[in-house]
Amino acid sequence: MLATRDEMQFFPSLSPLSVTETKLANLERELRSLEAVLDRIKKLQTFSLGKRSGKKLYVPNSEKMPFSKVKALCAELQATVATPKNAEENKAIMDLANDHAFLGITDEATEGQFVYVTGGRLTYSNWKKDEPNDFGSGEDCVILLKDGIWNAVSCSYSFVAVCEFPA
Ligand SMILES: [Ca+2]
Ligand SMILES: [Ca+2]
Repeated sequence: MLATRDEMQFFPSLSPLSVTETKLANLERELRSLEAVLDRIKKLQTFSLGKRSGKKLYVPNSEKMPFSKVKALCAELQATVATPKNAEENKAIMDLANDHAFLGITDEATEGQFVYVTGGRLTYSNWKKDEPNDFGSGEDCVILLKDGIWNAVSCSYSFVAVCEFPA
């Protein structure tokens, strides 16, 4: 960005280029200090709330809400609803949620075909016996029960939210 007219009047000896360089150096310094702050916040967040498993960070919210709200809440944080891709991640989410929690998995698009909210068929599952059964008026969402087993439930029921961040 070039110097504004005001800056040129105030520092007549400064060429637009050196003004630009000074601004750039200031921005770089600010960026570095912001990065340090962000790094501390991430560590603090993991320390106080989250649980890391492999390359993922899970953060819970103890408020119970329907699946559409869970999805919106996680999206707002630029995260997705937790999707365990192996037994270790499944356990990490279970330990963290400490309650029945929605997973980022549904068969809303095609009945009986469960997919990740981020796209793609399941590569890992831990269904309860006889689940998913699309019981009653239909069950298109998945919750992780307190013991780590999965149950298909109605998306309008309310359960705990766990968001997943790339970490
Ligand atoms: Ca279903
Ligand atoms: Ca069910």
